[in-house]
Amino acid sequence: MNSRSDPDCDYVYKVVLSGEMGVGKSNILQRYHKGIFTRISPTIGVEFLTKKIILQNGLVVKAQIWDTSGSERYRSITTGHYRSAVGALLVFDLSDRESFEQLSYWLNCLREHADEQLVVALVANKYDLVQSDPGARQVTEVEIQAFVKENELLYFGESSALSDRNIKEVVESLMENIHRVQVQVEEKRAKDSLKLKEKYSHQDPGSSQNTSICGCGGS
Ligand SMILES: Nc1nc2c(ncn2[C@@H]2O[C@H](COP(=O)(O)OP(=O)(O)OP(=O)(O)O)[C@@H](O)[C@H]2O)c(=O)[nH]1
Ligand SMILES: [Mg+2]
Repeated sequence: MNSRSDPDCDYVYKVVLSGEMGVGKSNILQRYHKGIFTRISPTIGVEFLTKKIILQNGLVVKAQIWDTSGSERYRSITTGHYRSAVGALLVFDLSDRESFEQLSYWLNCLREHADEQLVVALVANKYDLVQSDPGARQVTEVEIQAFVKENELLYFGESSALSDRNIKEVVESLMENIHRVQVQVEEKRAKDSLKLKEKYSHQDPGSSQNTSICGCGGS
C-alpha cells in the first residue's frame, strides 16, 4: 500500500511470521531487527515491530512485521492478525518433522485470512543443528523443494537465526517480491479504473441519466 501517512517511506507492507511453536520465529525476527541471538520467551499472542528497508531500486519501504505465537492457545488471535498481510515468512524447524508436516495448516490459515495477493517465503530454520550433526535433519532438501513447488512459495535455502545464515536475505527478498506484486496490483487497478472512466465518458449523455454504474439500474 502507498504510504500517505509516513513521509519518510514510499510504501508500508504488513508481513507476518507463521509456523509451529518453537520453530524460531521470534529469534529470526530478533536476528533481523537487532542482529543478535538471545533466549526469548515463547510469544504470547502477537507482537509487532516496524523496520525500514531500502529496496534495490532505491525506494524506502516500511515493513510492519507481526510475530505470532505458534501455540494452539492463541490461534484465534494470531490468525486474526493475518488480515491484510501482503507477505509471510512461513517457518519450520529442520530438526522437527512435525513442524514441517504442519506447514499446510499454517499456509491454509494464511491464504484464508491474509491479502489475496499474499507472497509467502518458506524458512527452513535451525540449519546450524543439522550442520553440527547431520543426523538431526528430519526433512530432506528434496521434500522442501517439492513443497515449495507445489505451493508456489519463495525459498532461498536453509536458514539459521543462531548462526545468522540466510536471515537478512530471506526477509529482504520477500520485501522485494511483495513490492513487485503490489506494484502490479496498483497498475492493474489504475488501468481498470481508466477503462471504466472511458466506458462511461463515451456513453450517450441522454442515456446515462437512467444508467447506474453499480448495475442496479433504475426501474
Ligand atoms: N539451534 C537453534 N535454535 C534456535 C534457532 N532459532 C531459535 N532457536 C531456539 O528455538 C527455541 C524457540 O525459539 P523461538 O524464537 O522462541 O520460537 P517461536 O517460533 O517464536 O516460538 P513461539 O513464540 O512459541 O511460537 C528457543 O529455544 C531458541 O533458542 C536456530 O536458528 N538454531
Ligand atoms: Mg515466538
